[in-house]
Amino acid sequence: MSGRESPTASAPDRQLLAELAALAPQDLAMIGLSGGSFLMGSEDPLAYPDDGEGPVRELGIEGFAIGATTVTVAEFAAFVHATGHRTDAETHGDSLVFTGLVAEGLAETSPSVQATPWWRQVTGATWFHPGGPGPTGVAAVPGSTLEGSNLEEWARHPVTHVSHTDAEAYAQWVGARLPTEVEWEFASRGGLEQQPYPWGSVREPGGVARMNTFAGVFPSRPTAPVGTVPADAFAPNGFGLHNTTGNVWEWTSSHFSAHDQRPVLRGGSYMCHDSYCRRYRTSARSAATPDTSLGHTGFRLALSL
Ligand SMILES: [Ca+2]
Repeated sequence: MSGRESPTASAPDRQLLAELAALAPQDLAMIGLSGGSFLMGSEDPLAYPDDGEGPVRELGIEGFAIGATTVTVAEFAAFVHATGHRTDAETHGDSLVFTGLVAEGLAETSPSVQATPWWRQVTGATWFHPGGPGPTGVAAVPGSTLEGSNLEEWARHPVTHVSHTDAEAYAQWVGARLPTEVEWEFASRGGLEQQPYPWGSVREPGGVARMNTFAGVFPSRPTAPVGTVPADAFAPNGFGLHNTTGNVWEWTSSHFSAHDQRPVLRGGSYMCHDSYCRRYRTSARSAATPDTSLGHTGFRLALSL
């Protein structure tokens, strides 16, 4: 992040913002869960022990409610439209975009990140301009040419390029909160015990994808479209949650470890691929600083009952 101010480059177009906000549903789709006890974490061969996925431990959990989907572009638009909230990406002036999703004409001026060269630092990339500002200024689904009349589809995608701070601001606005990591995993497991995926043990039953992850050779030779899909795409798990694994990483309210106070991210994203990052599993973990925004990270809400 450059930290430089960019007060006008990425401000949402007011008309489009109003149109997007109008597409937000009136009610939050929250699922009430009665809680109980469950086995958290994983020690199976797919797990990354260094991420703190284990040991497996039995935990008790109070009843709570959690979003059936991650917060969508339309829902976040309603928040920005009502409050004028300015995201960390807008304050920083840039955000990180997967190299294959950088808006046309911006690749040459968007430096790649040294250790992870598939990320590019794109000036003006925000939740409203996920690939960076396009030539028309119309927000588009990364990797596609959606604009104008396709606003309705984009509205249903997860909001991205939102920091933990932005996510908490949204949650406070609607009277909710972020889930704890324990709540997130309990909900993502959908009632199954110690399964790597929300639907069971096999990643692609019958060869059919059940979540949105990177297909092909990462990062440069995808065999399917790369980027977000609508938040309610794919069948829900046993509790009714969509896309806990894959699509976008999701912020939680928990800290990564006693020595690492960064907020935990869960679930993996459309960039996950078994060749380098099989974190598209119910127990997988990551973390980022609270002001970080990324093109593959969003959040879902929770409520205490
Ligand atoms: Ca997810």
